[in-house]
Amino acid sequence: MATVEIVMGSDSDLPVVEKAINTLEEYGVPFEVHVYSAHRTPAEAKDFSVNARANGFGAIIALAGMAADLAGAIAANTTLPVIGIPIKASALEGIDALLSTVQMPAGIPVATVAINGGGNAALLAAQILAVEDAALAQKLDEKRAADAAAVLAELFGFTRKSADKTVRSTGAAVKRKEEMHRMAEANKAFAHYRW
Ligand code: AIR
Repeated sequence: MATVEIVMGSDSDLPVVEKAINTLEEYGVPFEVHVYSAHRTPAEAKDFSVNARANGFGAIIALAGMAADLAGAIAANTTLPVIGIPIKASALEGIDALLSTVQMPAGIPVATVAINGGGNAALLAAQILAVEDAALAQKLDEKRAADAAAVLAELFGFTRKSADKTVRSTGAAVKRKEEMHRMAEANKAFAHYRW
C-alpha cells in the first residue's frame, strides 16, 4: 500500500494532525509526518513535493493556518492527490486559511476539507488508496455501515435485535399506533444494513 504523507506548516498544527493520525491508524494505512512551511522553509517543501511520488507516497494531506499556501504549493509540484486542511490559527478563525486553501487556480487542484477537519482528510486519503486496495475498501465500507447502523439505533432507541424481540414477544398486543409506526420504520431502515 502507498504511504500517506501528512505535512503541517508548523508544529502548532499538531492537534489537528493527531486527528488524522488516529483515523489512518484505525484503518492500518501507513503514513509519515513532516513539518514544512510554504513561507518559512519553501525549498524543503518543494523538494519533498517534487520527490513524493518516487518516494512511495500515494496521497498528501497538507495542513496550514493563516495565509495557508502549503497545500497549493505542494500541489504545484506534484500530481499526487493533495488534500488541504485549513487550520484555525488566527483572529480570523480559520476563514483566512479556508479561502487560501480552497481557492486554487484552474489546473492545480487541492481537495479542501473543513476547517480543522483532520478526520475527514485522513478518510479521504484512505478512500483514494482504496481505489487500488480491495481490503482497505472493505474496511471503509464496513465502518460506514456500522456508523449508519449506530445512528439508526440511536434514532429509534433500540438495536435490531431488541426490535425483533419486541415485535415477537408483543405481537398483536402492541396496539399503540405510534409505536407500531416506529417499529415499522426502524425495520425498514435496518433492512439496508448488515447488523
Ligand atoms: N504557517 C506556517 N508557515 C506558513 C503558514 N501559513 C501557518 C502554520 C500555522 C500558523 O501559520 O501552519 O497554522 C501559525 O504558525 P506558528 O508557527 O506561528 O504557530
